Amino acid sequence: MKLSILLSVLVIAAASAVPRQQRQFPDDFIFGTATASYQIEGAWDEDGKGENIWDYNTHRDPTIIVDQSNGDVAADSYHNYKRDVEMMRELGLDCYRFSLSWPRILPSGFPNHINQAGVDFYNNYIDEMLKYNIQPIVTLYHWDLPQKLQELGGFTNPLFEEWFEDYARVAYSLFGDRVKLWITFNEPKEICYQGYGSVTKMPQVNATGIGEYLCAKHLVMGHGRAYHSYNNDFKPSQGGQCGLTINLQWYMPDTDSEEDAHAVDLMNQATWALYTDPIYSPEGGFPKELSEIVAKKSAEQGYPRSRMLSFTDEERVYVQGTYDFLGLNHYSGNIVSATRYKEPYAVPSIYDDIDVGWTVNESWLKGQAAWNYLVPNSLYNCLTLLRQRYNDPDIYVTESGWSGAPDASLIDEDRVTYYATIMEQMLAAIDEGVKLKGYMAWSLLDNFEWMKGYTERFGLYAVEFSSPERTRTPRLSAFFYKEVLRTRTAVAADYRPEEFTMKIDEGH
Ligand code: GBH
Repeated sequence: MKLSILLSVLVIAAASAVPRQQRQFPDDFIFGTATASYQIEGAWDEDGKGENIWDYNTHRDPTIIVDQSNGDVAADSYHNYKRDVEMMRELGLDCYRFSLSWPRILPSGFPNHINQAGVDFYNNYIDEMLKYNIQPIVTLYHWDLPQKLQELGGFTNPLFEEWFEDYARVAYSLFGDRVKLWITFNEPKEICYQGYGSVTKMPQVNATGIGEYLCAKHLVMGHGRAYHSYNNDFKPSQGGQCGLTINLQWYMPDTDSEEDAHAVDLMNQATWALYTDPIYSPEGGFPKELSEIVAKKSAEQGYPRSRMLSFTDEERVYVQGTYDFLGLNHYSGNIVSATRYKEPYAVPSIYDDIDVGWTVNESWLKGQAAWNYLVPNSLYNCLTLLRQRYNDPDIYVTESGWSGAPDASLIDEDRVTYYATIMEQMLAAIDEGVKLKGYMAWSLLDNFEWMKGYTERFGLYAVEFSSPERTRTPRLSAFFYKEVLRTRTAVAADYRPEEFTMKIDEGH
């Protein structure tokens, strides 16, 4: 009798386990979290740091940020970095992705003067991680350009590529003995389109249809130079790798018409391939169709030459293949149409150039941010698409996460649902043969969410922004992620810890 009960329990347990992915992530797969300097550090003018474009603009006109806040103090990680590393240990992270503040190291933007206090801060931060075997992954540029360089045109100045190379060399020589994964830029489209082709990010240049194309070329060239510098002068002794991080929304066609498939292709060209084709595609150069469209429209609009720059043959060859891996940020997706969901786009602008519309499906699970949805299979689809388009590169998911409200419960079930789904999709992509090497959750902790200030929260740890200590408290998602890392499997979304106390496990 007893035996048969036991057996039937075992049978039920086995049966209910079947639909779930029980496979483990590969041994060399690394799990981490990601942050960015301006979003967490604070200490905006401490110890000789120079002003960046966010300092400058949020102080000049606080109303540009929804809640009129800024990153002056943010999560105060400049002073709390030891607590941050303690949280990494609590989670059991293999790696931690963070960005360097260019003007904290080079206050004027140029290497004539290196700010030793800024260098000390990053040295301490990195050493603290390494003490506990947490691998530092560094983004050189996550949106906080030195204001002095913006006054010279920033990414629209053709000399930008040299400024960036000079800065990258300083970073490699200071930290490259310990940092083995380098990301040049975080999300080119968000830098170029949002910063220079619209008003949705600093420096809000709003040169629609022009700024984003100028920026695209100089960013790509800057990346190429930073890569070659590393490859020629640092990699031989330091032995690390260098790549670029892009953000992909998963774009799916509205209908199965050819026109809508084409609209999706144009969205992909305009929002990420513009920046990655020159580096990752075997032919190099900007996407051909987009270049032709912009050249044609520019002529019709009375411009003597295309608003989109091109590469000389020498430049094209120079930047092609300048990568060791591809960084992918992925959050959400859209439905794209050749005819519907269009808004009156500015003329000229990149969206007027491609002339497509997009929307969302309101049945998708929705986060706090207006753009943030859980779209079925979106990460899996992005990974397999990139694998195809770029000949199977090593890929790291360098960000992915879920937005919640500031007053939301610490039992953040939707965020856990999101992460649980993402884990399953990554295992499926690995099964499919994608060379996926790691995953970094955005974010370790709540931080300054750009134009949305502190009104949207992405942290595994909640931060109390009203407390002087910026107290950090783990959410359910932190316990969930810890369990993923402990078991190295796709843990089910209904996981609950035995008790909600965070401890550092042995060996971390
Ligand atoms: C990431 O970008 C950033 O790298 C990170 O710094 C940020 O904190 C995180 O997202 C969360 O937002 O409707 O015009 O406002 C993710 C890609 C692209 C998503 C721009 C939000 C906003 C478009 N982002 N998008 S808009």
